[in-house]
Order: sequence, then structure tokens, then C-alpha cells
Amino acid sequence: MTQATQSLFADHAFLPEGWRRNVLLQWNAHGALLSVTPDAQASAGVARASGPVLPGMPNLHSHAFQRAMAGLTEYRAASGTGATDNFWSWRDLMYRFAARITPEGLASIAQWLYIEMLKAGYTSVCEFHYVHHMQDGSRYANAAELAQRVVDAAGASGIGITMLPVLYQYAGFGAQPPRDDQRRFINTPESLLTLLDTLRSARPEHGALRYGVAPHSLRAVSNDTLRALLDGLDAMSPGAPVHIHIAEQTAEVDACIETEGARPVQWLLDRFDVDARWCLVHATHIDADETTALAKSGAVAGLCLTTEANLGDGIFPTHDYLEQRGRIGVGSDSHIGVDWRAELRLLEYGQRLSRRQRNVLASADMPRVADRLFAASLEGGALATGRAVGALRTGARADFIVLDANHASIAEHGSDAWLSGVVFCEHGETPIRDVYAGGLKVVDGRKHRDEERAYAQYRAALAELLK
Ligand code: NGQ
Ligand code: ZN
Repeated sequence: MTQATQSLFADHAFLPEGWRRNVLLQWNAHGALLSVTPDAQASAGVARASGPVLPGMPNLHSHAFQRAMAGLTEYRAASGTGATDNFWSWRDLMYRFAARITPEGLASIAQWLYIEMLKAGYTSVCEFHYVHHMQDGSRYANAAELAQRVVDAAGASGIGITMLPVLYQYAGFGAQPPRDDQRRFINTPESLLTLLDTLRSARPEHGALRYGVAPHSLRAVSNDTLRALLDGLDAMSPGAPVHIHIAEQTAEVDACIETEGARPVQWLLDRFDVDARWCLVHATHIDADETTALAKSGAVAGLCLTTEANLGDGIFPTHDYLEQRGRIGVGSDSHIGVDWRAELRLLEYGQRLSRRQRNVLASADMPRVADRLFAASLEGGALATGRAVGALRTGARADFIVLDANHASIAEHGSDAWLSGVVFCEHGETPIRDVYAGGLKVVDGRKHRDEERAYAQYRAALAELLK
């Protein structure tokens, strides 16, 4: 039996044109918005949101298993005089962790992580999934076993997911053979496409589930294998999303120049039709020409500020890129934090600290930094998901957040200051009270419907992993 239309009345809601009053939201049984009507009449039969309503934020970059190692690598592992920890030494630790992941463990970690995301107001996630094989590198009976566990965890939590199985083929530029500790990740374009095909048959796409692919990085594929992957994807699902790690570390930029004769972003833009279906994650190290070219391409720059800060990556030229109308979105990546408010705050603070100015990412038509960054990352993040999300408009998913109007960060402020309070203030518990994903209220009064059970399972999985 199909359920009747559902609805919510909001005294204030953030629509594509900004804050509007008396907004009636209506959606169908599949979780798609049927109408969004400002200046509507409240009526007796319609539930009323307890506070201002925002669209849910897409999380454009996640490695779910890494949630279980958050907080466990914050010590100096390198020894000897002048020894430094860096991205690469962190990666060694992370690989040791990845080697221990089991299907059951991954399911429990992903389930808990996605609940944390929903509680934070992330209503979609793009999962850049690369641990595919058994501990010894051989295939599971179902080649898509681990990816399927992640898809199922998303379904159970209620979050929308774009599953991006990762092609990891080489250890470095010039088609270097994979390292032993990368054996769980390795595929050819053909085997990866087969894995994706298997997964698509077992778990067909629907309103909350989409597929794409992720060539891991230019280090991990070649020109030819990237081409083969994209051709295969287009045969299966034309225009599906493509995500890639692109220029996170100066060492990879140097290696790319040395073996390929160009910087990574330039190399990619010169050889492939990079457009709005692409998400370039960590385009951190780009020069002025690449900044202009990337902005012009229409691709989304995937920024993961808390992870990039945690790993000591560097600072993306956000100001110049936004001035040239570049698209952005945010992701929680390694999940050292799961909070888009912190991502947006740090995005601005990196610019403030390096330029010794304030309100760097404001623009002439959007003088409020939080409003500009929120709107930009909704739009770019939505594009990266390849799903109809990121805005309160007809046809989009009914994904939204209800703020606590009495929260100390926004109470007594005018609506024009609400997003500033939400993003920049760090006072006590989250101002996010309720969260709807696909029209279902999955977080009610800061609690997810399944959080106790999921947390117990997460702890059990973690205990097992850390044994
Ligand atoms: C990853 N993570 O794939 O998990 C990467 C590290 C790599 C981040 N870049 C591994 N944050 O890039 O080789
Ligand atoms: Zn990543």
C-alpha cells in the first residue's frame, strides 16, 4: 500500500533563494519533494517543525573504515633526530588498520558512522570505497562483499549513498607494482567494473542509492586504465559520478611532474573531459593556472578540511577559486570529525590565518561567509552525489535538518545571522535537533532511532579490531 503524501510546515526554511517564511513542504512515499510552498497557511493536520529548516548537507568524501582509527594516530611514530611524522607515515599506520577489517566489522563501523553523519546533518554520503578483497588479497566469494556491506549499512541508517568502488592498480606514477600492504585494494579496470556490475545487480539503484567510480589517484592508475574505466562506466551508466584524489601532497605533484611532465590537475584536465560529473578530492596543491582551469571545468573541488588539517596536507586556494566561480563541496574523509559545520569553519579559518584578514570567503552578493559556504557546498556536494539532493525544491529528496530555535548560538538572533551562528559558534551540544532523510525522520531530538544498538555493535567491532 502506498502511503499518502506527507508534509511539514516550517515557520522558516532555507530555500535556494534564501530564508523564506511559512513554508509548506510536501513529499511522496518515495521520499521525493512534491512541492515547496513559501507564504503558505499552517493547517491543523500538518506537522509543524519545531525550529528553522535547512536542507541536509551532502558529505562528498568518506572512507568508512577509517572512522575506527580516529584518535589512534595522534602520536609521533617516527624516531631519531629530526624525524617527522607526515601523511605517508600516517598512511602506513592506516594500511595496518585496513589489513584487519572484516566484513562484519566494516558493517558495524559504517552503520555507526552513518548514524553519526545523520545526527550531524549530513543526509547523503559519497563512499570512496577501496578495501575490496580478503586479508590475503584473494577475492571474496561475492567480489563485492565489502562494498555491499557498506551499501546495506547506509540503507539501514537512512542516509542516501553514492557508492564509488575504487580502482587501485599501482603503487605510484609509472605503473609501479602495488605494495604488499595494498593487496586488499588491487583491481584492473575490468575486475573493478565486474565488481560494480555484481553490486548493481544485487543492490539496484533507487532514490537513496547511486553508483559511480573512483580512480584512487593518478598515482594508482595510468592514462590507459583510467580511460578503460571511464569507457566501461559509461557503457553501464552514462554520466555517473567520477571521483579522484588529485593533488593532496607536494610529493605526488613532484612525482607527477617528473614522470608525466605536468602537475596532476593540469595533466587530468588536458587529457580527459573533466566536467560537472567529476569530483576532484584534495585539489590542494594547484597553481594559479590550474585554479582557473579547474573553476572553468565545472568539476567539484572536494574539500575535507578537518582531515587535510589532521594530515598536514596544505591549504587549497579557496578564495581565488571561489572568485572564479569554482564549485566546492565538503567531506569528512578520514572522519577525525563528522561535522560539516567544522569543515566550513575551518575552510574560512585557514584563509584567515594565512591572510591575516577576516571574512575572506564572503563575496559582494553574499557578505555572510557562512551563508555563502553553506549554499556553495550544498550545490557542489549535491552534484558530487549524482543524486537529486541539496536543495528544498520540487523533485529533490526530502532531506532536511530542523534547528533548535532555542539554542544559545542562534536564540534572539535574526534569521540572517542563523547560519553564522550554526557554523561559527561552538557552544555546547549541536543546534541540529531533528533530521529527515528521504522524508523519514531518522533523528528526533538529537537521537537516531537506532543509535544504542548501532553503538554497541560499533564498540564490539572496535574491541575486536584493537585486540
Ligand atoms: C586514502 N586518504 O585513500 O585513504 C587516502 C590515503 C593515499 C587521504 N588521502 C592513501 N586522506 O592517498 O594513498
Ligand atoms: Zn580520501
